[in-house]
Amino acid sequence: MKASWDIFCTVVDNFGDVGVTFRLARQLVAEHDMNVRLWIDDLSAFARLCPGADAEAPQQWCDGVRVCFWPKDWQPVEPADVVIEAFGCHLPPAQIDAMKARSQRPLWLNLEYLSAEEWVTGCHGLPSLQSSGIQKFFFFPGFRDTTGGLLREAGLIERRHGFEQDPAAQRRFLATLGIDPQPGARLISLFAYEHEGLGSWLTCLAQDQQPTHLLVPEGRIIGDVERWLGVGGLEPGALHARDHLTIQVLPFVRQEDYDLLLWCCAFNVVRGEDSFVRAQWAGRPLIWHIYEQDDDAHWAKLDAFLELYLAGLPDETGQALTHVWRDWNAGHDMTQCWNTLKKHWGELTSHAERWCLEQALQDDLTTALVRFYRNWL
Ligand code: TRH
Repeated sequence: MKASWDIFCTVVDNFGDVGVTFRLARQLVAEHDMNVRLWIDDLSAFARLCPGADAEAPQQWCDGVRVCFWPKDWQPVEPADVVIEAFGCHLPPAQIDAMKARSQRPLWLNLEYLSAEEWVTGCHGLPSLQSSGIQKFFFFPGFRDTTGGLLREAGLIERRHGFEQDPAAQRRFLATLGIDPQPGARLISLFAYEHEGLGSWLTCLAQDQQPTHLLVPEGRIIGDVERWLGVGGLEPGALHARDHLTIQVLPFVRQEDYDLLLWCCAFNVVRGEDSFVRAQWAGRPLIWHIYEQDDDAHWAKLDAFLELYLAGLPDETGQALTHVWRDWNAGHDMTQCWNTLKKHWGELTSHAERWCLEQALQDDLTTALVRFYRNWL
């Protein structure tokens, strides 16, 4: 019999929580033949990721996943075999009671945020006894083989390689978004939070001899782009050129298409958690705009990732990328660090593919979760 899974997701803000949990849910269904219910407390964020979804529906099927609204006045349901609370969201107490009352106790997992910090290794997979008397296990995604790994669909890297070798498919995809780059223009995507220094980076791109076509999905960075362009009300489809830089605003696309967009670009600026991972699977150099935490804990996370990512690269290249990432995340002027980084472009490009292939040698997060469940049984 198929195992059943309940995944609970509260949308804190943005799209990462729902983006990660929906990706996981789909993969459990498509690759592991599981029955999955995904409980989301804000379906409007979900509907952005999954066009065609109904933001008002109490229940709906999306890619084989039963997507359910998680209401505040929770009525307990029969718990699944595996219950995942994503990112420390709190299960309704009545549901915990239902889990306790189930004749076959469910496996209760807390899926944590992604971090490259070393302490994660020591905590991954550890149980903790809850006041309810049930054990809860902590499951950490990560970049080392001592963690739960990263979300990666089967055949993803092979699909990317096929797409890269098919310029007609790339052109067709770009045309669906109304993108028609000048011959020789380098494509860069920009999905980031607000950034005070953005204008200095745009100026660098505009002054570069190599033309750049910058693709900007609608979202939080648009205000900074508008300020630099000196225009207001940028909407998807807007196209503006300044010297050697063309800026095009894109609609928010479905997750599968966002991958294709990353694959078409020579460089990607990404943020949060899920787009950060997707950009690594794209095998291109990137800037990570990390999600800012109140206690500044994000800086340790950024440095921990850089330490792993830069291992094996010459010091000068590593320093150049570190400066760019740190200056970006601090909202600083980007002129000097970006101009230095350009000297290392070729090396960073081959390194990005190498890193992707190395990471892809590890089991993906969904497979690791399924294995954890089977071993627990
Ligand atoms: O939206 P985010 O900033 O989410 C963040 C992070 O997850 C952060 O860790 C978390 O604490 C915070 O939310 C609450 O960035 P992220 O994680 O990259 O999620 C964006 C999702 O949107 C990802 O699944 C990719 C998807 N996406 C599309 O599907 N289409 C698009 O056009 C774009 C730009 C993104």
